[in-house]
Amino acid sequence: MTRRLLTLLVSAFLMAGALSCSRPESKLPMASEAAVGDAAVTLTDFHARPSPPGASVGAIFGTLLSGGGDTLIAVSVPATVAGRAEIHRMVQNAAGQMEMHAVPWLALPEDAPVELAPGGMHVMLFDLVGPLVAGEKLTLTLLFRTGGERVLEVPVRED
Ligand SMILES: [Cu+2]
Repeated sequence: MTRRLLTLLVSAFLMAGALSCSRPESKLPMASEAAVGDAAVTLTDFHARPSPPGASVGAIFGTLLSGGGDTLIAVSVPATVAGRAEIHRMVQNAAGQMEMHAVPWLALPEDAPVELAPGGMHVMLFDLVGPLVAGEKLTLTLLFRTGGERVLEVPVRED
């Protein structure tokens, strides 16, 4: 199993992603995040860290907030970016080292922000096709049990 320490910083960049909803009965999200209904998960601060030369993995961070509670059930990026994406959490092993573990889903409690941040939860990219370069963007697709599919343009940035 791949182990990697991720010592990365949280950025304050606000990412207003494309809003979409696959369920016809759901409220259509509004452009303003303040007006987004319970059915939509608010996604802020999503960004990827630049990857060192030769690195085969990368990480994406950000904050998710569901007004009515939801579950993140899948993450993906285009095959032109990476071979696969997984939801990861960090846990301390018996030796006191931090290990990453893939989780099949991520619960979003009602009105409680869930932060994907260095040292904690993150979206992990494996088999990078090329390095993640600061200033570039990648497309991240998030699939929610209630809110449906959301597609974000995620900037690559140092912090
Ligand atoms: Cu990871």
